[in-house]
Amino acid sequence: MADISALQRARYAYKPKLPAALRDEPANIAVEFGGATKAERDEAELQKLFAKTYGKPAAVFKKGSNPGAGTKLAVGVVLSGGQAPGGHNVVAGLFDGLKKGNKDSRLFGFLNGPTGLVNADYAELTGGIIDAYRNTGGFDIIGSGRTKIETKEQIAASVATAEKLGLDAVVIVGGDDSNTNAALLAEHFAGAGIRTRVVGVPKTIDGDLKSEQIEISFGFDTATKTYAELIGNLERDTNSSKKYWHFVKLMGRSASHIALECALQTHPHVCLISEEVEAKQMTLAHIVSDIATVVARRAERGENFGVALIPEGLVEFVPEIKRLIAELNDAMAKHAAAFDELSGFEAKEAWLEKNLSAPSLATFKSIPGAIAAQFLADRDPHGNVQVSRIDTEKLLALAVEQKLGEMKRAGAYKGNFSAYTHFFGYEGRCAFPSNFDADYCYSLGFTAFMLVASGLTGYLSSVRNLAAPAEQWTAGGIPLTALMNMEKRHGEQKPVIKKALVALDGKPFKAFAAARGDWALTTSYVFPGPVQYFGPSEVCDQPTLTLKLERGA
Ligand code: FBP
Repeated sequence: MADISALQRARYAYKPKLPAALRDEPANIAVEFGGATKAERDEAELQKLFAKTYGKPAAVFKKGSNPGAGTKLAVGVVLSGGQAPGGHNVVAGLFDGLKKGNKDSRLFGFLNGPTGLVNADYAELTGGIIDAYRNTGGFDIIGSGRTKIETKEQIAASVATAEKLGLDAVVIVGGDDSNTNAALLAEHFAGAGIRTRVVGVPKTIDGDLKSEQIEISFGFDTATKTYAELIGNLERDTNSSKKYWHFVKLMGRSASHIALECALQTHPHVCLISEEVEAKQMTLAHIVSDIATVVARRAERGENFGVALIPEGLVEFVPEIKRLIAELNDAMAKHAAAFDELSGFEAKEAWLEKNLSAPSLATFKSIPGAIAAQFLADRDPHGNVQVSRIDTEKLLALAVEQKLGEMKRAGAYKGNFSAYTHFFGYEGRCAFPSNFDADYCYSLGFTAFMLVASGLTGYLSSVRNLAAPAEQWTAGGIPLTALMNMEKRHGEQKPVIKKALVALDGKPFKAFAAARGDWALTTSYVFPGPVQYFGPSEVCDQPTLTLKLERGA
């Protein structure tokens, strides 16, 4: 066996906890249904688009009889989108469920994301393979990818793969876009008259695949705890040396759930929440002035150090930058060939003079060159700017330094400002899953098996009551169409799962808003330390503060 760390060896032996309802033999776990569900909005359009799968009832597993659970099954699994800690345990939970139902059932892993399903690129996952990945981070058991299955050819190829392998089901582990894809695939499979069911599993460290029935997506717990450890370490360092401000950008494509959770865990002086910036229409100048004021007031107390947290997606929520990005996306898509021929930043800047409105051009020119160039970098497969590649933390640190210079000249600031910038993102996506994520993911995978074994399609695996100990969790499925609405994407109305942004009237934001005034000025850091896997439950098994505030008693 290849060299492995002592922790990895110890984690192999960890037995994830299942909800009490899933601990029996599958044949003794019955599925019970609630009433029919409906989409939050745009019911009529969605009903038409999902004629075969719309409006099914929510399902929950209880003690009882499930005669179909012993059927021999063939199931394929796809890991889709960005990595999130716990993905391997979803696969392990699904595998163990399948084998518990019938030892001859088989699990196929589609390689490198949805393209594996389209191209019939797969590997059979056996017990030996699964055992080498239990309770570990990463998606490397089969790889992941961001391909969308949307063209007629891709759908026909997916149907052909399902038929070739005689699949009873495909389980798609992904975020809002991937599960939108899962819903469409379920509908297409049903329309093609094949028996293959489709079940989704809610994944993303961003925490924005969430609803009344989906309390949190997996990976958010471990990723935020990993970042909070690093932020706490920076806080302790700066509280010791007392000479630096640290500007930390935190991953999260759009929503600020990660930044908010990390702030609740570590009490920084500043934490921007993109959703609030948008609601208050705060300009870049406004944001910079607010941060500089905190720096200056701390300097008056003799504290020339601190920590500021910045959500990755911020730039898309600042009104004038949002407008700039929209104009850039448009111009770069419309004149793609002409734009691609331009070489060098100056040529591109000159081109923008003709293709941007005057206010957007002024915004572009106000951004330091090296960072402005990042706004012109390649778009993602959906045509969006890749916010993880924009150094917003550097942009803000530079702008704050400039503002403090002005304030110094006006006699309004007498301190010293020296800033370091950081980006915490990839560091947290493949960490060893926390006990919470290890248990939650295993339960989600096992629940996906139970949904498949119960003959359901177009459902999202749902494990709830997560603020309580695992034994008290409940398991079931939510029809994917219940999470959908119609949204404009690239000029067309499309059915999509609604992204859950930070609710400004929600308990986590309110708790933060009530405390941030104190945290801004006083040094009131909290040091969470590294994720603990072995030890007392109050240290090792706690869910995030977001989950406790939203779902706790
Ligand atoms: P998912 O929504 O697919 O889970 O990915 C989220 C994310 O980790 C974001 O936080 C980040 O902006 C993005 O992926 C980075 O994408 P990539 O892995 O392609 O660099």
